This record gives sequence, structure tokens and C-alpha cells, in this order.
Amino acid sequence: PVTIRRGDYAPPAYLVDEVALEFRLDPAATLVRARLALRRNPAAAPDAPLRLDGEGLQLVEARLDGAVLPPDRCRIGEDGALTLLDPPAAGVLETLVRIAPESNTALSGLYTSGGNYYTQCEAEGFRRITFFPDRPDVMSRYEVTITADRTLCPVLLSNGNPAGSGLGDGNTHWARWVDPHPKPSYLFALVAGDLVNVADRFTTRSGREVALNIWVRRGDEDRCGHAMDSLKRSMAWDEQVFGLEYDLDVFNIAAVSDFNMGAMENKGLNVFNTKYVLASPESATDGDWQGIETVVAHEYFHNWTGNRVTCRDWFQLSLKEGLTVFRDQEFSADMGSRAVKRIRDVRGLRAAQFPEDAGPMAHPVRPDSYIEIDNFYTPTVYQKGAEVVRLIHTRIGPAAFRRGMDLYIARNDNQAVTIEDFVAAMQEASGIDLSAFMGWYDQAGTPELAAEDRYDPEARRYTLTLRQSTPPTPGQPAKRPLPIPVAMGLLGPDGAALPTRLAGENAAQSGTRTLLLEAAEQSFTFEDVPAPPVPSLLRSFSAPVRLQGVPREQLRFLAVHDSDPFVRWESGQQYAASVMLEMVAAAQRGEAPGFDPALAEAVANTLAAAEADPAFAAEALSLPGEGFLADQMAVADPVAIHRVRQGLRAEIGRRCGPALRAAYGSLAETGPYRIDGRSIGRRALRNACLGYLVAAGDAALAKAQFDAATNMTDSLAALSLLADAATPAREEALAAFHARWRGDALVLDKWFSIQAMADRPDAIEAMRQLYAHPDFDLRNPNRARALIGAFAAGNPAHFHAESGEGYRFLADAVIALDPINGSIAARLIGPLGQWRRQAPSRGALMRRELQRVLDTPNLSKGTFEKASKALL
Ligand code: BAL
Ligand code: ZN
Repeated sequence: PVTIRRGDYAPPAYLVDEVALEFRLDPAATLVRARLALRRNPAAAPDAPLRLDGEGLQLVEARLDGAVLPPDRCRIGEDGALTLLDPPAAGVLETLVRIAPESNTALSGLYTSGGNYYTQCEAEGFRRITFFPDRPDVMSRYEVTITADRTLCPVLLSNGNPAGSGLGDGNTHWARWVDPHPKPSYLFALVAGDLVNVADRFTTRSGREVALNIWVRRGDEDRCGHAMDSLKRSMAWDEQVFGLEYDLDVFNIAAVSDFNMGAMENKGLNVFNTKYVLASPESATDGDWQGIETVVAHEYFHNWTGNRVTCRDWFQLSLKEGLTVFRDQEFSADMGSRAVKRIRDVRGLRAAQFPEDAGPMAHPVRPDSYIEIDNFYTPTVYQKGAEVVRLIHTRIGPAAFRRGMDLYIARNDNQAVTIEDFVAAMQEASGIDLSAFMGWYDQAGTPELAAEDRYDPEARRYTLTLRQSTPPTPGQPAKRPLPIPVAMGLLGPDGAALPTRLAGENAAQSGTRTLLLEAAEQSFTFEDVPAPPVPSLLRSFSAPVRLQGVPREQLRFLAVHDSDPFVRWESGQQYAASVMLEMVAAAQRGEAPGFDPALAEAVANTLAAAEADPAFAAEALSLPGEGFLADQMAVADPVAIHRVRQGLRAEIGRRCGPALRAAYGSLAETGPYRIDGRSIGRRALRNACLGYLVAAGDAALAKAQFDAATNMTDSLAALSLLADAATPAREEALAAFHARWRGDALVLDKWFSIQAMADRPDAIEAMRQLYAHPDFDLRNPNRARALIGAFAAGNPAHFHAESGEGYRFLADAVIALDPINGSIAARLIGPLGQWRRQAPSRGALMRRELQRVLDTPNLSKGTFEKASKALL
């Protein structure tokens, strides 16, 4: 497989101004006629060849300016691409190809799902539909005509606005779509089939009437309300906050149950995984409702950050993804509790991105090279990319950021640009030199931040010294310091906030201020400090770094007194983590892990204050996750971590039993299911209480909740606790859940996941049985992720079983899946790549399985890249 390097970028040899596509849909033999108005790119080398990407296409005929191209004028290479020999400077190239959507199990390009047709073209799926320069810096205007059987495919959709329809030969009909906005091929979409729509309208602030439609399979119409509501709120928010208005007459969303991603932002025709569209109180958890709001917003926001202004090449992916995640995070923060949203986002970043940054696939937010671009739709490009946008936002302030966005869009509209173009707009709009921030895009690894302080009582002077360093990552042995905005404050001995005045400043400031750490080490001197203060650092998690070495007594103090909710939560988590890591060390030495009563006290305090903000209390009540703890150990011990965490939960459940039980009782829902932030927070808190009580032995309480539940959040919370319990209630509840939901694919995914993550002695055997279950389907990405992904990423104690059987199970599944869908197989293999973090005995077993995958003939290039890089 070939490595593509960022430094090798060259402009496209030819540009395509206009594309006319004609589809004649047939599951086994779809015909695609493409008419491309091509011209040589003045920015390219004058003798560059005319090469059109293609993959698996059966060429029926090719014409240039109407004349059939003889075989000696065009050639299809081994990679499937079509090269025109002796090409003209400009002309109309027409190709007719045949493809078989029903055989397309990779779900990239045009494929069928349940008899309907869908496309996925990002990143390189369009070349599986027709010959084309399939790269984001070739932007064209598209006219698309779709012909299909009108009984089987009454609905025919593509990008842009509708531009005619009619009857064709036989039982066919046709529809034409014209997209007036130039776009790269990865934003092309076609959806056709027997679908029904939920319709609504939105009037933009300049008065454009937009028809909104969500297209689903018959029977799913009544579960689209939340997605539609989220869409309308997203449209209004983007107008209010960024002044960005929708630019077509229709906005279509089509939902499909076979989909590699969460959703896709194709211009005017978003295609969504059903998981991020369909919701009812009975079938979707609060997390699902929030996920729908986020993903609908994210895809909608791409209309400007991604579609109108797109990426020059795939190395710039974070230009659209990091920025759009930042935008959806801000939207969700505005829709609910900003503090809780921030806590959840940081939790997610640490669970997925920090380990990636410390593993074999560590890469900068803007990678330097790739073999398979699908492997770079990563937490680093998305979540860390959003953090880097947030760093710039913090550095220049919200008003300058908004001016920077205006400038970025005005200057780059309808163009394919780079991350430099984004940073340049922010720099010009703010007048602040941001050149050092480019380091955040180009350097991999998570910086470590440490603080040291000194108080001089005579001079009433407090000096805070901050140090940063970043561990080496593959291909980047030496790291340079990065600019780190550290939002902070000082607390007096009574917990009250102290005003802060840095040496050289005329007046003291109150509230949070931001220090900018630019060197490896830097000291900040504060004057007029009346007593030794406690520093509160990295408020709102102002930079994606690991803050280390905060003393335990400071953590306890900050958890109670700090004005910043993120720091209060974080200090509680760090305190608990430090205690738990000590307990793990004791367990490894064969000693009984002691119990720190401060943890029970913290639970009691949280419960006492929970009424003010139940969602925050639920976050504060959750102990640090097993992955977070493993991530802090030089050599992880997943089994010991799991035992210690479970033991601690049981002990807290026993010690705080009465308070937990009282809270559990008082939080019981009375009225109908509601999805406002407070109701969601109350359910989360109640289920956190349930978790402790069940850990302490009260499995009957979980069974009672399961039996009485009227919404999926409560039902699933109870079921996941029962799944760990060796009681007849477990099998009874699992069977009842399956019987009730066997007809609902999204809920059945949950049934598989819960069991995949269950702590039971026969976990591997249970996995093999689930894999063989008639409802398991390896070809469906949601189902594969629900079982295999949930096990490998969500059940560390059993995935890392000493026997190596967990690793073998994963490798077997990856080998079976790779020829079906290499993109999903490559994603699932990830956890095996973390072998360096494990003890040598486990590491050897993991490597053996990676090697077994690598030795498989005809491996996809994505799985090859992941397995080979993991073994380097
Ligand atoms: N562009 C791929 C799906 C997403 O990030 O929205
Ligand atoms: Zn995106």
C-alpha cells in the first residue's frame, strides 16, 4: 500500500466546472452516465496527465466531445483509474459505467440497504460511482437525473434543489436535481427508494422559505420529531451566533440503518445513520436524544464550515471537522448546561483522544501522512481539533473570533482551503499573532503541565511557575513548547476568590483570568496576595493537556470551594483517581485495598447539594472510568482496576446506603417523560444512585426498576446493572428485553452492547454465543460496533483476560469483517494497538493477534495500516 504525504500536494491537473450525471438504478446493474466539462488547471504543470479516479467500475463507453474514445486513447490502470492519453486542454468527457449497488458491502459509493439506494462518498467513495478527479479541491456544479422503477423507488433524491420530474419508459420515472453551489465530489449524494417523509418549514432571517424533510422507512415517521426540532434550532442558532443562513430551497435528511458513520453532511441531502434520527421515549435513552441534537446540528453546521468552505486536501480534514465540532459543542452548551456539556466533552476527549495520542496511531490534528484516509476520522482530528479551535477562541476572545469567522467565510467562500487560511483569518481579525498556535495542528501528543508555587508573606507576593513537556510520539521524537492558555484564579484560605494583580499591572482583576504559557517554563508573579492561596488552574479545561501533581489536599479544597464547576468536578475526579490508583497498587501487591472515607463524604456532600443541579451531581457522583485510570498507569492492569472500582462502588453503596436510597426515592419520576436538562439530570442522578445500591448487593432494586420502567433510560440503566449480576433476574430481564424489542434494530443494538460489556465469568463464551446469535449481523456496522466494539473498548477486564481469548475473539471478528467492510474492520482493531500499555505477557498475546490479522491475505489497506503501525 502507498503512503500519501502532505508535503507531496500538487494542484489538480484538470478542473471540472460542470457535472451532469444520469443514473438508471438497478440493484445488480446500475448505469451511470457522467458528462464532465473539463479544462486544464492553469495552476498545474502543463503536461500533467488527465487521470480520473475509479474503483471497481465497469466501463461501457467513453466519449470525448461526442466522439467515442478508442482503446489507445484511454487506459484503466490496476488501481482502477482511467487515464486519457494525449488529452485536450478542454473538452467534455462522457463515460458510461456499470456498478452493482447490491454487492457493495463496504457501504462506500452507491449501495442498497433494505432495497433502497444510498450513497456515502466521503472520503473517496465517489470514485466507486463514476470516473472523476475524486479530491476535494476539484469543485463542480452538479445536475443529477435519476431514473428508477416507480413502484420500487417512488422517492428520488439528490443534492440541491428539485428541477423537474416525469414518467420514463416502462414502469420508470425520473427526477432531476440541480445544485447551484460548486462542491467537491465527496459531498455528492443520491437516495432513492420506498421512503416516507416528515415535513416542516423554516424561514431564514432574510426570508428564504426552506422545505425541511426527514426521509425514513414507513413506520418510523413518528420517531423523527426530535431530529426535526433539533434541525430548526440549529438553523436559528447559526443565524444568531454566526450570522450564517441556509442557502437552498430544501434541506433533506435521509436515515439509513446500514451506515459506516454517524451521519454525512452532503450538500442539501444529509444522510444519517438511523441511530441519530429516530427517537421515542420508549426506545431511546437520554444519551440518544442528546446525540441526535448534536449530530443534526453538526451536519447542519457543515453547510458553511465544510461545504461552502471546504478542504484543499484530506490532511486539512480538521479544518472542517474540528471547527464544526467546536460549533456543535457551543450549540449544545447554549441549549442546556454549559458546565455539564464541558465535563462530558472532556470526559470523551480523555477516554478516546488521550489514549490515541499516546498510542501507535498518534498523529497531529493535521496528519503528515496516511495510507487510508478513512483511518483519520479520529478523536484527534475531531475532538482535539475542536479543542484547538477553542484555544484560539480563548486566546482572542469571542468578539474577535466572530470577526475571524466572518472573514474566513467571506474570503474563502466556494473554495477549498487549508488550516493556514483559517488561522490567518483569526489572526487578522484579532490583531494577535497566532503563528505559534500552528504547533497545535502539527505536533502530536498530549502536553503535560505541572505547577509549582511560592508565597512570600513579607512581600505578599505569590509566584506560580508553570512547566510543560510533551512525550515523544511515532515519527516525532522531540517536541517543542506550545502556547497554552491557562484559565485560572486564586482562592484564599476560606475558599473565597482572591482578586489577582500580576506584577506590572495597575489594577487587580476579579474572576477568572487567562495566563498564556508560551515557553517550556514560565513564572507568573502576583502582587498583594494577603495569604498563601490555592491556585485553581485550567478552568473550563482551557487547554487539552494533562495537569499533573496537584496535591490531594488542594484537590479536596478545590472540589468544594472553586467557583468554576469544571474545576470542582475535575478536582473530585482527580482526587478519586489518585486514591483508586493507590488501591490498585495495593491490590497488585496482594494487600487489601484500604478505603478513604473522604470518598464517602464527597458522595454524601454531592447528594446533599444535588437539588441545585442534578446533572452536575450525577457527573460528580460517577467515579473515574476504568480507561481513565488505566491511562494514568505506566503499565495498565485492567483486571485489577475493574476489581478495585467495583469494590469501591460496593463500599460507597454500603456506607452511603441511606442517603443514596433517599435520593433514589425522591428522584422518582412522576409526570410524563421529558427531555429538558433538569429531567435528564434527575434521571442520570437517580441511576447513579441505583448503580451504587446494586453494587452493594441490592440487585432486586434494579429488577424492580427494569420491570416498572416506562422509558429507555431507566430500563437500560437497570438492565446494564442486572447484566453483571449472577442472578436468575439477569436472564429473565435480558430475555424480556429481547422479546419486547426484537423488531427494533437500534434497541437490539443496545441489547448486544449491554451483554458485551457485562462482567461475568463466562464473558468470552457469552461473546461467542452472541456472535452466533441469529440477530447478529456482521455486515451491519451498528450491530458490529454494538457487539465487537463495545466488548473491546467497553469491557477491559474481559477483553484483557489473561488467557488472551478476548484478543483472539477480536482478531477473528476483524479477519471475518475485513473483506466485507474494511473501513469498519480497521476501526474495530484499534484496541489491540494499545499493547505497549499492557504488561509484557498481555502485550505478547496482543501482538500475536495483530500479526495474525496482518498475515491475512488481501487485507484492506485500512486494516493493514492500523495493524502494521501497531506492530512497529
Ligand atoms: N464528514 C463525515 C461525517 C461528519 O463528520 O459529519
Ligand atoms: Zn463532521
